[in-house]
Amino acid sequence: MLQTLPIPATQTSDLSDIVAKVDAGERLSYDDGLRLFRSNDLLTVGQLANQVNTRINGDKYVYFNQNRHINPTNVCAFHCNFCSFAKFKEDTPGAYTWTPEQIVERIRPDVHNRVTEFHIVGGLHPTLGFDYYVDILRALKKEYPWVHLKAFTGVEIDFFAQLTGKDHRTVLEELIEAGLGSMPGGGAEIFHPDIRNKICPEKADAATWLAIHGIAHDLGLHTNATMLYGHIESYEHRVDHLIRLREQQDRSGGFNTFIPLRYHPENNNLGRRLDWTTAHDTLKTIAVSRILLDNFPHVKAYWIMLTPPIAQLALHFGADDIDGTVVEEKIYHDAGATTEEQLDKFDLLRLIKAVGKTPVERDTLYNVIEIYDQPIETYAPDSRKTRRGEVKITHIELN
Ligand code: V47
Repeated sequence: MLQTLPIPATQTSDLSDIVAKVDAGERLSYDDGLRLFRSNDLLTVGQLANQVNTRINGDKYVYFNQNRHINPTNVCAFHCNFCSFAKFKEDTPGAYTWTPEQIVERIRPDVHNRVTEFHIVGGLHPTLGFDYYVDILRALKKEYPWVHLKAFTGVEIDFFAQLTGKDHRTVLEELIEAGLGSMPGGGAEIFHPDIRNKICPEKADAATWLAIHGIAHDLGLHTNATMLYGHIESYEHRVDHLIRLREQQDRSGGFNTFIPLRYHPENNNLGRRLDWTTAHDTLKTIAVSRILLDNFPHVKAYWIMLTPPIAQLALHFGADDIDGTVVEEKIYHDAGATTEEQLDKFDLLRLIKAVGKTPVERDTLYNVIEIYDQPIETYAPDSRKTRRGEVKITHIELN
């Protein structure tokens, strides 16, 4: 007779009071967040995240957009230890700075009428003035007026303020005048000073980063927020980071999307920790973020950093957005990422549909452009280009 194996005790019961709180729609505390991170009961944590996402967004739709990343320069006055993108001098091998005109031409082949967003972030150039950044926005807006400009992190806004002697509000007002539509979530890294001072000591501190987003919200802009995880921070630092974001959202309300960024360790000063982040850690981080950030509309599984397969799984762990087509990604690929630099629309539809959800193409502000609720074959191209050449798509009839 077959012997049944003893069922190992799960940690579900450890979390039962947190499960009850989430069921009741109650806000979780710092200690609750820490217990979720410390738990290995990934399925319960994921289930709770699903529940929160369903409450906020329903469980049917997953968002994506057709966007184009632009990194105008990699020359940077700051020396962040996790960064593999920056070059410190203009004549360092690999350093580049594109003029506004060069940017307009460089992206032309990729810009069609369904591209709705340019995501613009880059180095803090040590010698160029604020006009360089303003001119980039103006040139892009003039040439591609239908495309939303999501540009410059809180750290860049603080740098522009130092460059010009103007306050953050004035800098933002001038950028809005030039075409700024919203701000991306970068530069948040880890807020806690014990970590921030080690990984990016020159960057705007937590209070400044948060205040800049508060001012942007006050001026009517939506912004995003990120957290760089998997380097030298602990679970305590992650929870502290999430709670600070939640408090800022309570105050100013303009955050749209939270994006956990999985640290990549190549070609930088920080290198790799022994327990370098795993798929388990990534799914847990997405899930705990979704549960704690009860006042954020969206959580994004950024496929570039997570890899498409893990981003796809994250759609069952609280994420409702998979980012976009991206097209040209430098920051993460300079750090050794081996993912593609772009996915086409069909790839995104396939990833989303395969988990039983309906893809929704959105613009930056989550206005719906198209709902893809027909069978996947409806949208399949006959062939597609990959890095290694053209691949024919076979439409195989089963049966
Ligand atoms: O702030 C830098 C991160 C960020 C590394 O708002 C690294 O929709 C991992 O913020 N390993 C910029 N990460 C990217 C960013 C972003 C990305 C996608 C969407 C949005 C959005 C924002 O990249 C930086 C930093 O945290 N980063 N170096 C690295 N080695």
